[in-house]
Amino acid sequence: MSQQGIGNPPFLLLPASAMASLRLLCTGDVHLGRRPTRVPADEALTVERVWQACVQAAIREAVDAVVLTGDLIDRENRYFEAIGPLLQGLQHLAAASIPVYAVAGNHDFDTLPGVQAFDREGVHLLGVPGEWTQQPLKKDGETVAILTGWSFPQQHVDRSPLRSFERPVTDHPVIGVLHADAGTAQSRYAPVSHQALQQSGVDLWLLGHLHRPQTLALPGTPVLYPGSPQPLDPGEQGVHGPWIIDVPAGGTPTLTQRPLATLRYAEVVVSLDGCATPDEIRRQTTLAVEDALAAHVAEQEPLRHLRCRLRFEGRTPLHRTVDDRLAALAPDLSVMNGSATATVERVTVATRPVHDLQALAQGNDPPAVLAQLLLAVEEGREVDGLAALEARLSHALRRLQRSARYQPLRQDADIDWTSEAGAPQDLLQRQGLLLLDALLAAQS
Ligand SMILES: [Mn+2]
Repeated sequence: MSQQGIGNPPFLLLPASAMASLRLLCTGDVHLGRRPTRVPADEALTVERVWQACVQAAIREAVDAVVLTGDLIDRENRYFEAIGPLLQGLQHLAAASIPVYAVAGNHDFDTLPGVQAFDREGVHLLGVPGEWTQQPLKKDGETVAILTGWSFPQQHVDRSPLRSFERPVTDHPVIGVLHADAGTAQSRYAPVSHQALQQSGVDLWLLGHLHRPQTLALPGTPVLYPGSPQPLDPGEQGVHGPWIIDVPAGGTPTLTQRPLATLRYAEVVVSLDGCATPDEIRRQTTLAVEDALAAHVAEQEPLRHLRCRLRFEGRTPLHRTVDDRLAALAPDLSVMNGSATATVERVTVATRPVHDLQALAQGNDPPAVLAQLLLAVEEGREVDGLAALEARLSHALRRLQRSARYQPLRQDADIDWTSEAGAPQDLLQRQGLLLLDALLAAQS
C-alpha cells in the first residue's frame, strides 16, 4: 500500500482549535460508461466495478465524507450506462450516512447537474455552473470543515476559475474541490496556476482532470489529483485507486492511496543479453512478464489484468530477426498469477547486435562508414550529412502523421497517436543497425 504523506515540503498544520479528526475518501475522473482501451471485455475490468469498490472502501473505512472531483460520467452518450452504477453507489453511501461532495468536470458538465440524487440530503453538487458555492461538512452535528467547489458550465473553459474565487470566511479548515488543469496558463480545461492555488488561502485542494494520480508539492498548500480509480488507457501507468485523507485533530494530514484498481498498464523491460536461440528469447520474455505480474499483484491485491508494453533491450546475435519473431509471439502471450492475467499490448525492440562498433568503424568499406555514422548518432556527434538526414527523417515522419488519411485516427481520443513512432534518432539507430547486420551478412 503506497503512502504519500506530503511531508516534504511540510503538509500544512490545520489549526487545532478548529478541528476534529476527519477522514475523507477522494476520487475523480471515474468516467462511468467508458471502457478501458486495449483490454479484453471483462466485467472485472470495468470502471463500474472499481467505482463500487471505492464506495465499499468508504463504508468499510468509516470516512466522514466522499469527495468526487469531476468527470464521474464519461459523456452524454454513455449516460444510461453510467447512471445506474452512479445512483447505486450514492444510495449505498447515503444509507451509511456518508455525505458526498462533488463537482462537474468538462465531460459531465451537462449530465451531472441533472442527476436527481444531487438534490437530496447529504449528496451535494458544489458550484452552480461556472460559480463557486460552499457547504459545511458536519460531524456529530458540529461543522468541522467547509468544502468549496466550482463546476464546469460548458465543455471548454479557457479562463482560471480562481479569478472569481473568494475564500469562505470561517475559522474551519477550507477544502477546495475543482476540476482543472493545474500548473498551466493556457488550456481549454480551466487552467489554474500553482501560484493561484497557493495564494487562495485554501487548506487542501482536491483536483480532477489528470488521470494519473499525483500530489503537487506546493509549499504550504497540499494539492491532490486522485486520478482515475481505474486506469483508462496505456498512457495511465502506475497504481490507481481512491485516496484516504486523514486529518487528525491538530495533526498533520496524510494522503494514502488505496490500490483498488483491477487493471494496470505497465512497461516491462526484457533483456535479451546473451540470448542466442529463439527458445531463449521466448523463455526470457515469459520470465520477465511473470516477474512483472508477481511484483504488481503483490503491490495491488485486486489486480486482475496487467497490460504490458514490452521493451526488448540487450545484445543478441539474433538482433536482426528479433523484430519478426517478437511481433509473432507477443500478442499471444498470456501469463497467469492467481486470478490475475498479464497480456502484451505492444512491443518495442531496442536490442543491439553483438558487433563491436568501435572495431568495425576502423576502415573505409561500407560497414565501416555505417558504423562511424551509428557511433555519431549514439554519441550525439555531428558528422557530414547526419543533421540533414535527421531533418529529412523528421520531416517525413511529420508528413506521415499529418496525412489526411489518418485524420479519423487523430480524432479518436482512445487512440494513443503521438507515441507510436518514437524519436527519429531511435528509428535511425535501429534501422542503421539492421542495415549493418545485412551488410556484414552479405560479406561473409
Ligand atoms: Mn476532465
